[in-house]
Amino acid sequence: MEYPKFPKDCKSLLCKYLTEDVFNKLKERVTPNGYTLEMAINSGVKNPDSSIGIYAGDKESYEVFDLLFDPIIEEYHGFKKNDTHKSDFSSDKLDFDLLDKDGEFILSTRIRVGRNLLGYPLGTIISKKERDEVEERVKNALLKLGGSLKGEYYPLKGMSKEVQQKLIKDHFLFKEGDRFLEAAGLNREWPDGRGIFHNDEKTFLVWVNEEDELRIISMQKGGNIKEVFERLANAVEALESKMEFLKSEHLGYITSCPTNLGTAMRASVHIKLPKLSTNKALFKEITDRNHLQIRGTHGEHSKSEEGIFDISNARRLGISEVEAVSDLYNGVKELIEVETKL
Ligand code: ADP
Ligand code: IOM
Repeated sequence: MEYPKFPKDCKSLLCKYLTEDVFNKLKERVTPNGYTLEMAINSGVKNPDSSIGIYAGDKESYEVFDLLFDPIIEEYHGFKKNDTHKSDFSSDKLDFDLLDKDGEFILSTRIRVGRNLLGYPLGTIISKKERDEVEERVKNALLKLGGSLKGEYYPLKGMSKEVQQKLIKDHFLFKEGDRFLEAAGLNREWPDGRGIFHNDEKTFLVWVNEEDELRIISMQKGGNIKEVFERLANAVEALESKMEFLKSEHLGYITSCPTNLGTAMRASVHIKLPKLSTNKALFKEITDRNHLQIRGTHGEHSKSEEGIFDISNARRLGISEVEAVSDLYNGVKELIEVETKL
């Protein structure tokens, strides 16, 4: 493979850190599962509008291609090579008031974590047989959950287009045909092995074999961040007693995209801020200072519609789950205070 040519206006972290020198040092390296530099960077090479542009194939990718992953991880999470990651999922540590008591601004709250099973490569290079096995194991574990987490598993294969589209539109299901995931190898044999589990109320959901093997999700209408976090913490604990997830001392939970390492947690609100959102500089200053990112109404790489923004924590590694969700709480509190004064 030749050193890729990126367009001049490319802003991804891959473009920034894949110098010719780094490329030459890494181009012959292969992980024990057969993952190469070419595979790792394909998404960012094919999609120069990526925000990051690189994916891992297995836990070892983060060591084998460290010359490239390390600076990207440091810039994204502020986490250095010798830093350590500590988890803390205790909901009793959250001293949160209910934000937006009158329901004026926050439409809904969602918190998800990514997980991958120990003993398998990541979705970028997993074989069809292994992916089907992951689906079976995850499905069986999920079907054993009881109480408010009890639900059903719905495989994507055989799901009617109407049901699928409605689930996507209502923000419950991952979209289909994402070009970033496609180029990363994450859409191979679609829709086989993919599916969604959810309880009746659709407040607890698990995506199976999308960007990560599991995306464990807690969501509900309104702005009760603590309640959403508590449900997720309970669900993760229940699932961890049934299966073992891929993690490392240094990087926490291992995920296919380096932005999700560590807690693998993205805690978000869908919020309307009609005044503040017209003052882009102030909006960005507040979100940046609180380590938050702004996404569109339909998630990553989508635009805001009807004035709805998806605001979530950007850092996920080197901080605990409690700190990640506190980034969201503190930032949203300030956003609402500023909006109310404008
Ligand atoms: P992920 O959160 O798993 O990284 P996306 O950014 O693609 O992936 O978001 C997945 C889906 O979750 C999208 O449909 C998005 O609109 C929805 N979503 C995210 N945050 C919220 C929220 N607070 N309320 C409702 N839906 C949300
Ligand atoms: N998480 C992943 N989908 N994303 C960061 C892709 C990108 O834009 O690089």
